[in-house]
Amino acid sequence: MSKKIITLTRHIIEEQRNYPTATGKFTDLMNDIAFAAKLISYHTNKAGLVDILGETENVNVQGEIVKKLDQFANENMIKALDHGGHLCVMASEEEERVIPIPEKYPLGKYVILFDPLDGSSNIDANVSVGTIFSIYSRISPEGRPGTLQDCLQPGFKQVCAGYVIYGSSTMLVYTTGNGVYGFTLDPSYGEFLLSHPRMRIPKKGNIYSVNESHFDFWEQGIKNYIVYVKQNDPATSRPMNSRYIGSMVSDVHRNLLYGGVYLYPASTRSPEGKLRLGYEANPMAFIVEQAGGKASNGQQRILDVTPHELHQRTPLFIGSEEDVTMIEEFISGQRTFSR
Ligand code: P6P
Repeated sequence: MSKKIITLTRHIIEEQRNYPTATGKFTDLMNDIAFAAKLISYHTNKAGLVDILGETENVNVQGEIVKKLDQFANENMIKALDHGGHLCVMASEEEERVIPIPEKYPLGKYVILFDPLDGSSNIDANVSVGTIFSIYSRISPEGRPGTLQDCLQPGFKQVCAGYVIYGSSTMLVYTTGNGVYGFTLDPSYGEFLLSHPRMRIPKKGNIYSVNESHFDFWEQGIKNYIVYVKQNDPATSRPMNSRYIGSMVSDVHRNLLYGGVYLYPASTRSPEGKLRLGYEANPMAFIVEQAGGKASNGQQRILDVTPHELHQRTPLFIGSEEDVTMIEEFISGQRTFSR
């Protein structure tokens, strides 16, 4: 009996049957995102062969040198999404302000924020990178262009979140609040096929992902946690394994599959942390929570934070529930390590 082939489109249509008010517009939007992902995947895999590696002469709103593939991914996402009639406004890590829908195109009821290519500093080294997206329903009046306020909603109001990881294979992972589903791109006929139904993250993992070069700049509770996880105590499965790719989508994706925790704390060098709330922390938090995990800024659930500006940064602790809870206990001083 051949295995049932479920494409992303078929899955979304079947999922939308759970939402009686679904109009099919969301299905179209997801298909537009999948199309952009296929284009970015094709060029990411070809990047070494065509003049799309390396840097442009541009510096983005983050103050970072824009990689050619960054720019390509950003332009592709905008072009794939701006004409479908599903969105009223967009926001991108690569654009300082919100991106209006061109007047010649119809407006829709959805809002999308995205990081077109997270981890792009790794591109030239052929390390996997990813696209992250976060979708809300508009809160501004219909019939007019969407607004900045539409893009500053708390994460718990997301209607969909997902990421695409361009690695040994290209995978699209998404949730609409009814579990997490992973699709692998079959390049032979350009379809995303369901490969990871109902993804669940282990309650406790054995991997911690952090850039320890920032150690001296962290608050004491984080330092204590890192000392703790490296201590030799087989009874509590320590030392934990250190795995850090430097591409958050890849680190979180691996931890989602195997269990573990990714940390990007605030520091004296990055007082608000580095990761962006709107298009990195919130979508990944929605996905990880839907898979049974947890995402915190150290004091508060990420999804409960109300953004006050578009490119707002946040400390991020995300992954297996027990690991994130333990980090919060070290930060509050409830826990410490014994020498
Ligand atoms: P650092 C990539 O720039 C990114 O936003 C995440 O994908 C990644 O985990 C982090 O920054 C890497 O930052 O300070 O470890 O180089």
